[in-house]
Amino acid sequence: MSAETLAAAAARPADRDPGAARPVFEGPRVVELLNRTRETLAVVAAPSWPRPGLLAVPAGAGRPGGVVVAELPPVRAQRLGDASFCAVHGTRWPYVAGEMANGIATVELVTAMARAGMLGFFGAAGLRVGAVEREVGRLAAALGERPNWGVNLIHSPGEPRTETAVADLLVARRVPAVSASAFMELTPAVVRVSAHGLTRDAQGRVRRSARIFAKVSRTEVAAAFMAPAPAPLLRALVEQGRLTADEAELAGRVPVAEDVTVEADSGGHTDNRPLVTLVPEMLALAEAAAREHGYDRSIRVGAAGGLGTPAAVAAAFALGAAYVLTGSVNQAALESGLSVDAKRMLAEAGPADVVMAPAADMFELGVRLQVLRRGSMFAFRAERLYQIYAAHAGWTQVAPLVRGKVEREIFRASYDAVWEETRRFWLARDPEQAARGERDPRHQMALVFRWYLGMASRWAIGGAAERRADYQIWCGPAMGAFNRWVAGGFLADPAERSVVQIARNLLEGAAVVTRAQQARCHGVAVPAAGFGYVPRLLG
Ligand code: FMN
Repeated sequence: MSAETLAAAAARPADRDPGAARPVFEGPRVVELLNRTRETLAVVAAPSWPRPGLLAVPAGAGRPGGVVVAELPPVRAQRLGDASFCAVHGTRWPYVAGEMANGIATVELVTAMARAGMLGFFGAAGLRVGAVEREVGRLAAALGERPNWGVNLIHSPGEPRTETAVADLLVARRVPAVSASAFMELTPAVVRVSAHGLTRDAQGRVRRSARIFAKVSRTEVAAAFMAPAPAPLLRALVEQGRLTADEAELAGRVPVAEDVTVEADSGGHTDNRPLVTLVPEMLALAEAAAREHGYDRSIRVGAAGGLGTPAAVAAAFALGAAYVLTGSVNQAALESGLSVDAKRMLAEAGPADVVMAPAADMFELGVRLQVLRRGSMFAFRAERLYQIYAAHAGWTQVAPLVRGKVEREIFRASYDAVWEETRRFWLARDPEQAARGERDPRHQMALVFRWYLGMASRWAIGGAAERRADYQIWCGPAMGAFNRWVAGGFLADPAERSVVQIARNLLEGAAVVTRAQQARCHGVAVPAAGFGYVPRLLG
C-alpha cells in the first residue's frame, strides 16, 4: 500500500460509501465508523498527516491513503465476555438479568430473556414457598428444556425452613440455574442444590445438573463458594439421605459455584463497593482457588452493580468480567412486576437520586439498602423509625408528641391497629415472632416498624397511588445513568423499555465503546461521542 498525503486522501472522489473510500480523522465521521462494529476497520497513517485516520475495509475495496498501521477486526457483543459462559449456559450473549425480590423479576421477564438468548433469574425472595412453586411451574412450562433460565435462592437466616423448602423445590423441579445470594456462610440448603445431580461424563469430567451462581460482595464469602463444599456438610447431607455418597464425593472436587457474580454498589442490599476494585480482587481469588484445588476449568467472575450504560458494561468486560448482570435498569422494564406508577418515577431519576435506607429484613441489626429518593419520603421515614427503635425500649417509652406524629404521618393508623395486623401476619407465617412480640415490647416495636417498611414495598409494586410518597423502590445509580443515556431516544419512553431491548442496546453499545478504545490505542482521535451509543431498536 502506498503512502498518501492527507490532502490527496481527502481529494479522492468518494465512492458509494465515503467511509470505505477515504480515511476519516475527526468528529462525527469517526463516530459513525466506530459504530459499524461488524466491519473490519483499518487505522492508516502517513508521515505528512497530523494523526492517523480510520478507514472501513469492505471486502475487495482498496485502502487508499497512508499505510495501514492496524486492522481492527469486528467487535461482537457476543464475544465481550468469557466464551465458556455462553457455551455452558446456552446463551448467545454473556448477559444476565438479576433476580428482583417479591417477583419483581417476573416469569415474563425471565422468559423474554431466555427466548432472546440471554439469562434471567426469577425474583423468588420474599415470596411464600407456594407462590415460588407456582411461578417455577409456569417457567418450566414456558421454557421446557432450555438451560438459560434460573431462580434466586436467598439466604434467610430468620426463616431457615423457607430457605430449605425453596432449595428442595429448585432441586425437585430441576431448575437449570440458581442464583444464591445474601449468604454469609454456606448452608446445607445451598450445598445440596450445588451437589445434587453431580455426575461424571465419558471423559471423567464432573457434570452439574444445576448451575449455581453465587452473588457476593465480600472476599470471604466468595472464597467459600469458590472452594469445594466442606466435608462435614456433605457428610451430614449423605447421612440424612439428601445426597448420595457419589454426589458428595464429586462435590469434593468442584467449587460450590462456577459462576461468581461480584456485586458492587447496586440497587437494594449493597456494601456500596466500587466495581473497579472488586472485580480484580475476585479474579485473583478465583485464580488462586483454581490453583489450590486443582480444578480442571476456571471459575467465571461476573460483574454487577452500577451497570446502566454501554460505557459501564464495556468497563466491566475490560476489567475481566466473564459476564455482566443488571438489576436496577430492568426494574423499569415493561416485564418487571413493579407498578406502572413506580416505573414512571424510576424513569425520572438522575444518578444522584438514590439513598441508603433501613432494610426491613435486617432492621434490628441496622442493615441498610439503596432506594430511590426522588419523589418518595420512604428513606427519610424509615430512617426516623430506625432512630426511634434504636433509642427506646418499647413504644410506650417514646414521647407522646413523637408517637402522634408517627401514627399520623407514617402509619396513618394507630400503633395498636398496626400491631394487630402485624400480629395476625406473623401468626400465619411464624407464630414464634408473634409470641415474642407479645412478651418483648422492643421486639414488638421492631415488628410494627417493619410493617411500614414491608408495606412500602408492596405499595410500590401494587401502585397504591395514595401511598406514592411512601413507595420503597430499590434502586442504584445505574438507573439514573441509564435515563441520561437514553434521553431523547426511543428507550426514554417507559412503554418502550423491554428488558431485551435494554440488554441488547447495552451490549451493542459496549461493543462500540470497546472499539473506540481500540482505535484510540492506535492514535485515532476519538471524540467523546465515540464512547457513547445512541439506542436503537435491535432485532
Ligand atoms: N438481588 C438478590 O440477590 N435477590 C433479590 O431478591 C434482589 N432483589 C432486587 C430487587 C430490586 C428492585 C433491585 C433493583 C435489585 C435486587 N437485587 C436482588 C439485586 C439485583 O439482582 C442485582 O444484583 C443488582 O441490582 C445489580 O446492581 P444494579 O442495581 O446497580 O444494576
